[in-house]
Amino acid sequence: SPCILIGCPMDSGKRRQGCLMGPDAYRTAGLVQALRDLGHPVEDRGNVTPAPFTARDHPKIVALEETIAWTTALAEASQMAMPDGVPIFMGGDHALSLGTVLGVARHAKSVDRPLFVLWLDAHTDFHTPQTTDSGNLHGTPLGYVTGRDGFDGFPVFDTPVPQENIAIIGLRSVDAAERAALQDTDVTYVDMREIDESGIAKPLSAFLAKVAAANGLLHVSLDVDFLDPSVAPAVGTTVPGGATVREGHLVMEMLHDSGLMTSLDLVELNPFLDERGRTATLMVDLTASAFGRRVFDRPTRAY
Ligand code: DIR
Ligand code: MN
Ligand code: MN
Ligand code: MN
Repeated sequence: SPCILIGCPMDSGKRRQGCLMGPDAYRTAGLVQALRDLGHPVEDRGNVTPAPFTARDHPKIVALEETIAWTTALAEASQMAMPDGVPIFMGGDHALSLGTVLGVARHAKSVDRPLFVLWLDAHTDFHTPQTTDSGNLHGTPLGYVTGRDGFDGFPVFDTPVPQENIAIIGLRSVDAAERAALQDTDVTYVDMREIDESGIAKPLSAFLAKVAAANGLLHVSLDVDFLDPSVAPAVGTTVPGGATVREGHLVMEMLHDSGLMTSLDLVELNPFLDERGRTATLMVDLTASAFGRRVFDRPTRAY
């Protein structure tokens, strides 16, 4: 089905600016052509703009009203795109997933299928506006989509994603409040140590098998900082010890072989920090792997 590109130049999820340039960096790095070369029809719907908002000073939270306004607008764009193909949300910081997952969840409800979320990230992003130390809402989307309390002023997340339908892979920076909250849940969390010891394919296969068994929709959220900063430097929150280029491609290749992915976020790219576009280019190459670029053909895998 067609790839629907949606630019989300959202920069309000944290203090450091630059992610607003992300959508154009992906376009410049050739995302449209890469997908067309793989035989997919591609429609670029341009960039979303936030709903009208009035900014207020908040003692703790960065750009709360702007982030709520983006959430409202992105949820609409996301829900509208789902029946037309596989949306690829070009970020923008990770706060954009507050909106994209809300829209996908509304769509999932309308077609009566369960929603699964795969979160590829160094961080758990499981905070709420109450628990965050940084005040940066890009650290909260998984708290929101699982229905945690504390998101006053945001659209109500009417059908939260069940904890057991979520897997977070690539973890190596988890705040104390997030660790405590997460260890009490049925969310699957895979840290870099587990990947070092057993490989990344094992937990991913197990998760994909769950999605397939439930005939679920699968939303994938790829944070640039999932990758090691030596290969993906263009992100404000680099954490050493991340996924290699090959681990990244393996995940995306397995996603393609599974045929299960129904929407994708590309988040946290800050082109202002890039080295001659290498991070944008790697993110485009990873996306191409998720849509069928390969060295040799392999059978489609039934999970
Ligand atoms: C951190 C950073 N846990 C925070 N989160 C990031 O601000 O709450 N997520 N960078 O991707
Ligand atoms: Mn993130
Ligand atoms: Mn992160
Ligand atoms: Mn924090």
